[in-house]
Amino acid sequence: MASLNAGPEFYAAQQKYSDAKTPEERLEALKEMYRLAPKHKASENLLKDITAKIGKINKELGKIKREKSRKKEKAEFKKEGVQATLVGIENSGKTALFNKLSGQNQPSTETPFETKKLTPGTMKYENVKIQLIDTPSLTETNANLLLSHCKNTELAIFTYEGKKDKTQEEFLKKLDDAKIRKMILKPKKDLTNSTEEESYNAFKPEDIEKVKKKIFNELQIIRVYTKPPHGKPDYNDPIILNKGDTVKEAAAKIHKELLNFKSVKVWGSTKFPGQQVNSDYPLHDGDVIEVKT
Ligand SMILES: Nc1nc2c(ncn2[C@@H]2O[C@H](COP(=O)(O)OP(=O)(O)OP(=O)(O)O)[C@@H](O)[C@H]2O)c(=O)[nH]1
Ligand SMILES: [Mg+2]
Repeated sequence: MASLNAGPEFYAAQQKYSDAKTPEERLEALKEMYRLAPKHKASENLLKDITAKIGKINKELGKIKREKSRKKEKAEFKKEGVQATLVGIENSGKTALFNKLSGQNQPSTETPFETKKLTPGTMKYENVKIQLIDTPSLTETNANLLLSHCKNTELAIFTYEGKKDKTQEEFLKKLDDAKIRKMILKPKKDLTNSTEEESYNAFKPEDIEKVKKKIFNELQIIRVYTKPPHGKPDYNDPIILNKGDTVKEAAAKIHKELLNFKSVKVWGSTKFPGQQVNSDYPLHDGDVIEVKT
């Protein structure tokens, strides 16, 4: 080290590095060493070595941070009811749409990579509440993570930017390969008069209504109402089922005990109002059921 000709501060920083107990402390000491090391031919290898060490710690710290936030996000997203994930590349209009659908006011500007974490919100459509999740910009690096978020929800709402970008096409293919239900929406950011079915302007209330309806339809859910014998159904509190679900699934959603029901009557899709049906009777949106135990 004689030819290095470094000052005492450098050696103090080097000592700090050897004494460091955490990656953060080591990183701090390395940065100091870099700053204090003489910059000449004889120190070239030393500087290279310090740079490599800094890079390694940064990578390590990034991994820890990502794992922490992944755990946190998982914990925050205990599945409740029906969920849909908004996904798309930077500036594709996810947050603008999310805000309009859920009544929130999250940052939505021209700044790319603006949304930093998964953000939940509630969209109301008629008497149904759907949980929406806004996500950070889709990139090649986080595509698989976002894909797994989509997988945990019932629908991926893909905001599609007009510009050609292979990340978008690749992600759409991934959704298809994983058999994840998806819908494509194209934000209309200029005044062109697009007649495309998917196009909308987040700042036009009538377009937002159209999008809400589309999301509800794409989710393929039905609403079924329960009523007590001789009582009236509560139309504000539907049971949410998947299209094709039967009386059995409805009873299971209401209460486990109801699975041993004696008889079920249905109003709505049946030939006669209050018709008695079997447990494998497929229910329809708007049906009212009365379960006797
Ligand atoms: N006119 C118009 N502008 C829109 C529309 N959607 C988004 N924008 C604008 O486009 C820009 C980007 O929108 P954001 O909502 O931030 O997009 P994002 O996909 O959430 O972006 P990141 O979080 O960075 O990934 C903002 O300036 C929005 O105001 C739309 O439907 N119409
Ligand atoms: Mg955003």
